Amino acid sequence: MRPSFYSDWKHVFKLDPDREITDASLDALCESGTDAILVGGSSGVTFDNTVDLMSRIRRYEVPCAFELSDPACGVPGFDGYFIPSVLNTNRAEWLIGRHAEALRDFGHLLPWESIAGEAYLVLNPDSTVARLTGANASLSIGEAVAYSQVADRLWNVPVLYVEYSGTFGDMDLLSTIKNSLQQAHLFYGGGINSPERAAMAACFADTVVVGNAIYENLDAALATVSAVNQAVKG
Ligand code: 1GP
Repeated sequence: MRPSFYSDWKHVFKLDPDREITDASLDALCESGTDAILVGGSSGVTFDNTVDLMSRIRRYEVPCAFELSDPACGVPGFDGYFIPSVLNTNRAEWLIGRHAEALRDFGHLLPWESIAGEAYLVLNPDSTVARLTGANASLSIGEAVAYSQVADRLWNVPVLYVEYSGTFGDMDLLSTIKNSLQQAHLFYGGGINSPERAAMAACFADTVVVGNAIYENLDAALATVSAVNQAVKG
């Protein structure tokens, strides 16, 4: 695994520029002890709402990164940028097409030292990201591992993101995927809304991502920080 801006992240909160968050909630999240704030969303992300959210997070010392999937939202000033691809889609635009177009037009402007490719394995068929990208999210264990290994071993992607957005995933599958990886850093996101779930995911993922719970139950979301840290120490 190559060291990078995200290498030490065990826990991150993922904030959606298209969703409202109060100053008090943002303060609690940024001062929670989380390792980073990740900014990203599947729909409604614009340059303006990304700048607005970034400038609010920037009042704090916590590192802040952006999942950049549309060049029109290429806001400078983040500590790092992830460029997502969807492994299990049949629509090539989400795997490589949009990326090639973006690099053709903007590659010369990119701060490459702060950029990491992020290969998504989308496993909740009912999620917005699955519908948007036409992901075939109903995979067998063997298929899921195979996609992961294509990313990890054939393509050497720096980050594999097991994405169950909106639902808590199969921890046995996450464990199997983790054990099959050679070098990729493993993100897990989906349905982490309690310390117990956070601790389970932290047993296998290098980085646990907490999203929806921020907006649905802030106290429970905040409790996942120490749960992940305890699990990692254990
Ligand atoms: C979404 O993986 C993140 O991209 C987090 O998922 O919103 O279900 O926590 P949740």
